[in-house]
Amino acid sequence: MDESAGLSQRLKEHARALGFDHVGIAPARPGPHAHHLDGWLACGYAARMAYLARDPERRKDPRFVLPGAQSVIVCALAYAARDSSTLPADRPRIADFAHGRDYHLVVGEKLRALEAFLHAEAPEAVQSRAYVDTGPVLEREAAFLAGIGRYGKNTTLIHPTLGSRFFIGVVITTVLLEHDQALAGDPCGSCTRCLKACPTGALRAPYELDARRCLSYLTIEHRGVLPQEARPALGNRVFGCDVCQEACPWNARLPQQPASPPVDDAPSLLDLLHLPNEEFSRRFGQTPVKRAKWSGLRRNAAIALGNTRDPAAIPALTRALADSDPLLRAHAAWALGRIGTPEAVAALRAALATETDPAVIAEIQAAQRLAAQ
Ligand code: B12
Ligand code: SF4
Ligand code: SF4
Repeated sequence: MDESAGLSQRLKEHARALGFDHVGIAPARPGPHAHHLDGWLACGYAARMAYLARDPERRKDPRFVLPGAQSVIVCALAYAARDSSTLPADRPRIADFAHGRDYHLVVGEKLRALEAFLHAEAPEAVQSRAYVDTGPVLEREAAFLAGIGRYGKNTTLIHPTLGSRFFIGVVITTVLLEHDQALAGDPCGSCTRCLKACPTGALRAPYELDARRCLSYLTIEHRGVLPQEARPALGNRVFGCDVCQEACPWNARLPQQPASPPVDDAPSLLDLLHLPNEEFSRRFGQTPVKRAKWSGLRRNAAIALGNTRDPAAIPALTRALADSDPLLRAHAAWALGRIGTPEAVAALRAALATETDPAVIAEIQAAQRLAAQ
């Protein structure tokens, strides 16, 4: 066994000992699908994630991220699927990947340990950069090249046994390692279940995700008012969306954990609506949910309460109409319009008499029309 094969083997063993479920090594070059990034950006599918459009050539080719790079060590860490069918409608639904400690921390720590091992084992001085999610890297493409999985029509990377519920972390390095082969074949065939299941039509075509319509983007990344037409599709989802993965047969055979409690010691939708900021930090500060920010999570909870159409939520939503955050007031108004009972309509009328923010006034008026339908 030559030196690069031996080191590659030791790195893989070490990565598995660190807890990664699969490790592959890709050559540091653009993969065969990297050029799709250009068309995706040109269509506006990145929504307001402007960072994705910053220097796309760099994102496509790891050698721009680390000059002299020769290899990308790609690690996959599986996360548990949860059976959401038993989750009551008044409980918040949080996407499977966001339960427990933030994967940026969990995967990041393991990657740094792997990097330290690489530096100790490599025959010469080496350079490396480790990323999980936030770096200028097409991580799925690196994972594809490293033989970890193949793209599904829902754009996720599907591993032959892990399905698509796994995180990807990468270590780009100047060391020449033994590169793995990409997996051949198409995992989807004639299946189109994910495209049919997507509640908003965000999967416009196979392998084409329009983030402007995607509930994962809207609930996590989008700041400000959510488009009216997307709100009913949210259901009780307050953070992320798993629908196109739940629909996928590659995930169906995996064991599922019960959905309840959805997060440890989970609050109800009503609790979330009036969650104090300090409590938000305490509960969610170490989880991916913090990404939505306090204001975003309460906005999502207001919409979800509207979607329950349960009059029991009216007092809490009425209180939210007087909140200092206009974003919450606007979405609480929509939720009351969606519930639409005489009590909800009366709360809207009273709010209209005192509201001064033009955007919130417009939302209250729209909610009154919604209730009248
Ligand atoms: C921006 C982003 C999002 C956006 C946009 C998603 C998207 N599809 O682009 C939003 C917020 C919507 C999102 C949602 C989710 N995300 Co996200 N996201 C990212 C991020 C930061 C960048 C993705 C990106 O570059 N998109 C641009 C497009 C062009 O790239 P792409 O999606 O990889 O697309 C490739 C394929 O579509 C392929 N392709 C295009 N056309 C064709 C045609 C054919 C025939 C083939 C075979 C392939 C092909 O080529 C493209 C370029 O390589 C990555 C982390 C990273 N740095 O890579 C995580 C990442 C992709 N996300 C991840 C996760 C877990 C999720 C969610 C499951 C979270 C959730 N439950 O809510 C959902 C899944 C939604 C979905 N169906 O993709 C994981 C993916 C794990 C996996 N197994 O695939 C990543 C890698 C994060 C991580 N480090 O683990 N995400
Ligand atoms: S994450 Fe949800 S909204 Fe986004 S593409 Fe998948 S099913 Fe559609
Ligand atoms: S649901 Fe079907 S079409 Fe969609 S990714 Fe899975 S196998 Fe492919």
